[in-house]
Amino acid sequence: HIRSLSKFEDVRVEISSDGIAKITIARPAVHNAFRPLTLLELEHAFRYARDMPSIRAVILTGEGHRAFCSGGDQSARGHGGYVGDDGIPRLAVLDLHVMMRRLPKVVIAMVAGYAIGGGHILHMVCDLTIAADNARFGQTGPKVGSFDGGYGSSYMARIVGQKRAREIWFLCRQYDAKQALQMGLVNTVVPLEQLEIETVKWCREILEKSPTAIACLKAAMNADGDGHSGLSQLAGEATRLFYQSEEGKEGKNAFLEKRKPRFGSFVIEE
Ligand code: 1HA
Repeated sequence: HIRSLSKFEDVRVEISSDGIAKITIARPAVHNAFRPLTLLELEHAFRYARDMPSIRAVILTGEGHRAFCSGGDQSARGHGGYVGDDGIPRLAVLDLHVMMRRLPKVVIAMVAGYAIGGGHILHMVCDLTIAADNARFGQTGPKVGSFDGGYGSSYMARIVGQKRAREIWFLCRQYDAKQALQMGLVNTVVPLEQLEIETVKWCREILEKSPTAIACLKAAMNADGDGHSGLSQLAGEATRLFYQSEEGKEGKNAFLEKRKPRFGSFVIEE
């Protein structure tokens, strides 16, 4: 796993000793636009962050101070999707959104410069966003012949409200960090030179909190908008806790020992 992370071309993964994973999109020449390989590597990086118990918080960012991410690399856009080495057109970023929402750990977007198009949606699907004072936000879809009617639209409307979400998509304007803060699109704005310090400070405050409480809260807030998939995530947290209980273990043990389970002593306390 670790070796494959170090072989990445478009994404850098750094892990602090106290359990923060920093995932950086490293294509500064194109304002950190993502191509299919970038998305594949991001997917690996987020899976790694999910599976490593020592990782408790994730920072997603872009290399340099000019951009967080400018969305899909328009030069990789083919007929029906973005085309990588295998020649198959895909909209793989939609899978990445689901993965980031499902990650039972806090994901923080650390945004300097442009968070535009699909890059804007990436910061929105993060749990929190810390913005530098030079950050600029916006959608470009209707300008460049694209749109994201998934989280990019419906979740955006939950964050900023219907009128604002329609404005953002229909006019394709750019908004500065202060405007984004007023709209509730970001959690705080700090001077560029303090961006990383502030983001790590937020992470460390989260690291002091109960990981199970946070995982359940994230799942509960997702469930509100994610339908069956959201309920499945929330219920999955309940199952995870149940498996750790004596009652859950009795069921498994009885099956393996080929005997009837003895559930009689377990009572549901109100
Ligand atoms: O909508 C979706 C999807 C929907 C459903 C399912 C999947 C989806 C997947 C993706 C997307 C999208 O992301 S669509 C939206 C794609 N992104 C954009 O339309 C943004 C394009 N970029 C810009 O508008 C501007 O670059 C900028 C406002 C962010 C910054 O402008 P600025 O400061 O004038 O810089 P600029 O000169 O334009 O960019 C620097 C370099 O980066 C340029 O290259 P160069 O001329 O130096 O060779 C520029 O071409 C390149 N670049 C920037 N963004 C992209 C890009 N190259 C490819 N793709 C980009 N997105």
